[in-house]
Amino acid sequence: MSYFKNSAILALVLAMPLGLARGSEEQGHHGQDESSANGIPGDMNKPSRLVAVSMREGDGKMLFVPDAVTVAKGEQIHFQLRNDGELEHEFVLGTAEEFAEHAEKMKAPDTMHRGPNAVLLGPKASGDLVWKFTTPGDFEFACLIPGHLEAGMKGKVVVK
Ligand SMILES: [Cu+2]
Repeated sequence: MSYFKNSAILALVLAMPLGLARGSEEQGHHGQDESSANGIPGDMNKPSRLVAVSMREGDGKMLFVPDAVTVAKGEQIHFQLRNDGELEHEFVLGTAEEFAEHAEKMKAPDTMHRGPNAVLLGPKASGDLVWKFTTPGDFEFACLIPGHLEAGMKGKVVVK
């Protein structure tokens, strides 16, 4: 087989997955990879398990209720989030490492990136976050508004 024939076949093979990917409306609204160590953004149109999470503060603490969720590998979770507190809160999915790194950079709050792994809610507001957990391990969710994580506003997701 000639070099050119090989190149043509290679080009075809490379082009095919791109063509398929273009069929998904979820593709390409950001220029970057939105997957995380714990999984990928979910699809509202696919089956998922509902998990209600309340955000609130009290007794000098800030918290999520529940603060632990166990998930099967490959399971898609639809987090139904509600801010039952008096302050603005957010729900961000990530890893302990990501949150530690974020804390280091937290000098300028506006540089915080909010992607499909995060929802920011005002008092009494509710929102949804759908995430597919593709990797087994221990992950976290947290509120990254300055001072909130330190006040106890974090929880864990165990993917088995
Ligand atoms: Cu908060």
